[in-house]
Amino acid sequence: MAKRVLVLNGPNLNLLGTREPDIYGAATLKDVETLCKQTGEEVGLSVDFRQSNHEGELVTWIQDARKTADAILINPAAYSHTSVAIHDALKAVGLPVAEVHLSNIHQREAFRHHSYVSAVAFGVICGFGVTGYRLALMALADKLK
Ligand code: CA2
Repeated sequence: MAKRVLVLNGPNLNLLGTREPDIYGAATLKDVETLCKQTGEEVGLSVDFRQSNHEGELVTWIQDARKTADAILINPAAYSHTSVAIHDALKAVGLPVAEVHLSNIHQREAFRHHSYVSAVAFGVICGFGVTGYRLALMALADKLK
């Protein structure tokens, strides 16, 4: 049976493709979902793709993943840099976590250089745009073998 990956997207990522294409690219979040589902099929993963603008909702989805997923891919967006709650939830659930950022957060403002999620992720990908999601799913498929 295919292993299950919960793909989570944080605040404002619903705006992808509508503004700031120089930073985040031209793809919409729907395009990213299609890419993730296609990649999942190629590497034998089933993908549950979600976005929320609410920290608590993301925390609840992470907690629920204990029963519904084998791994988590997360782009926590701005919560990367602020959320101890998301860090704690990811640590508590104990599943392999891959962290993805579209942009190279280390090339941007200093407040984006630290992520609370990175300490609980087995790998972090940033700066490769939407391809980062594909690379992270490939890495998770290997990890779950
Ligand atoms: O590079 C990334 O993927 C980020 O996680 C994106 C976050 C940002 O706060 C992180 O520092 C890095 C922002 C997501 C907002 O996305 C938008 C997309 C289009 C228009 C406006 C916002």
